Amino acid sequence: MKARIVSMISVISAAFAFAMAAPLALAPSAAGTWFVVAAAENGMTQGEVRRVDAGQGKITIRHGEIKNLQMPPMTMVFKVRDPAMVDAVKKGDRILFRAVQENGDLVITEIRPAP
Ligand SMILES: [Cu+2]
Repeated sequence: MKARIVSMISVISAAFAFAMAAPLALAPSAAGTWFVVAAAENGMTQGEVRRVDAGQGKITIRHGEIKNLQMPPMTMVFKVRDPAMVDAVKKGDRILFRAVQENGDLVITEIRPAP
């Protein structure tokens, strides 16, 4: 039952993320540029999934600059806030994510596929 609720929440989140991204996907020839600008404004960081550890609720990401954490590009491990997030991505996926510092850990609060 709990798993069903979590998975419904993740479907709703994905639908919401898609709805948010949709107007940008409609942008004409410079769609890529538009998207990068919008991602930076939203505090989203680009990355590539290198490893998913579902048991530990951790994802290893090769990430670009994380502006809100003043962090340069690197490969590192993040915790996820919602356990359903580890099921939404797999190794090799290009993603956009948002991370915050929480009690000494870096925690992903939002993650979705890069277009
Ligand atoms: Cu890092």
